[in-house]
Amino acid sequence: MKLGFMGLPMSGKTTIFNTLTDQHKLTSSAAPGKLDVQVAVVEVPDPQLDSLHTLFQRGKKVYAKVTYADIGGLKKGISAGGLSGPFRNELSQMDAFIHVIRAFEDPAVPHTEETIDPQRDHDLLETEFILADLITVENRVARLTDEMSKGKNRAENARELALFEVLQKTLEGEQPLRAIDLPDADRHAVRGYGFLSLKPKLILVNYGDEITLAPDKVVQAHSGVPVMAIQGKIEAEIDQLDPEEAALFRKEYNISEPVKDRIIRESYSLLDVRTFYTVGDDEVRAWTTKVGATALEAAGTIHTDLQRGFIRAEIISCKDLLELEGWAEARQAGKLRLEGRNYVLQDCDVVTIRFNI
Ligand SMILES: Nc1nc2c(ncn2[C@@H]2O[C@H](COP(=O)(O)OP(=O)(O)OP(=O)(O)O)[C@@H](O)[C@H]2O)c(=O)[nH]1
Ligand SMILES: [Mg+2]
Repeated sequence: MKLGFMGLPMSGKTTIFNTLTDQHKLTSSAAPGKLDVQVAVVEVPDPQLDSLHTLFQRGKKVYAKVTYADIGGLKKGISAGGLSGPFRNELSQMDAFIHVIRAFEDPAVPHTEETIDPQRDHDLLETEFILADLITVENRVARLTDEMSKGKNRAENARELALFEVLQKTLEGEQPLRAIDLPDADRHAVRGYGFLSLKPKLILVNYGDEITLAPDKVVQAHSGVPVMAIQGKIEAEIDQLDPEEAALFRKEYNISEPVKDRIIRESYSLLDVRTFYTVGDDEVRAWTTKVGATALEAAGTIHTDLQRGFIRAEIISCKDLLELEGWAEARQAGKLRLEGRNYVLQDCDVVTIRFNI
């Protein structure tokens, strides 16, 4: 799971990235137009995993992980003629984007577009991504049309052309590809293109001292794109304090929880994933899987052998397991269930795979 922070220069990307990843990268180091990427792997804070580990006292505690990239260098006009190779490569590798949009006023921090206008800044990069995708789509349409005129792979090309024409029409109407309700098969068919405007996106509106207007009033995004308020600099400063002091300041600024927890939770919902747990002899571990994943798929996440030799999954909700304080107690209370390969995992399931190879 890899999410990319992007946004115009001086919007606060690195400030927020540092807070999230406990890093100390230099802020405002990127030159507009020049790709500058920092990557960090973040352990997902997980009180349930902590409690399971405390209960079983077994070996290592392994948190789920999410990778974040701070992608600097995007600016107006960057995708004219197609995004340059390095930018496109980097951006297309992301599973989702976190678009940081500046709403804070600060004469000491210059803005490439001179004025503070979050909606304009949103539209500006959204348009760049739409344009970059449009160029890719147009090239493919031209290629397919050409091949068809030569009579190559007619049926197959006609099917792909029909799909790409839908994409083209959407992009020409200045809509991102994520606005289309693409069937899974089509989604799969275009996966290799790494379309930027198809990737899920979270918008962070970066405020200064005060959240003057609700973030979804400041930036009107396309439907389905969550818009969240953040006070990048203040939250970064609060995160440097010791926990008690930090809690006090958060209260004062009406910040309900640490920025890290908030962004990671939103990342999970953006990517439509959830957590399950395993309790082994040498480790207690959190795993990430797609919402809707089956017991068989969960087995495959742990190890291909478990999937290959899958017999049954022993399942218990971590809440029940923690409340009953042990396997024997859980079994006695009838909370431990045997499920088959098609069982759909629920949030917080503790999973033991029975297998035979
Ligand atoms: N006043 C104010 N300044 C902020 C806020 N967030 C970030 N800054 C400042 O704005 C400047 C740019 O912040 P960065 O986090 O480096 O922004 P960036 O988007 O990474 O910028 P580039 O890497 O140049 O694209 C820094 O001096 C920050 O301290 C904020 O909420 N309020
Ligand atoms: Mg930066």
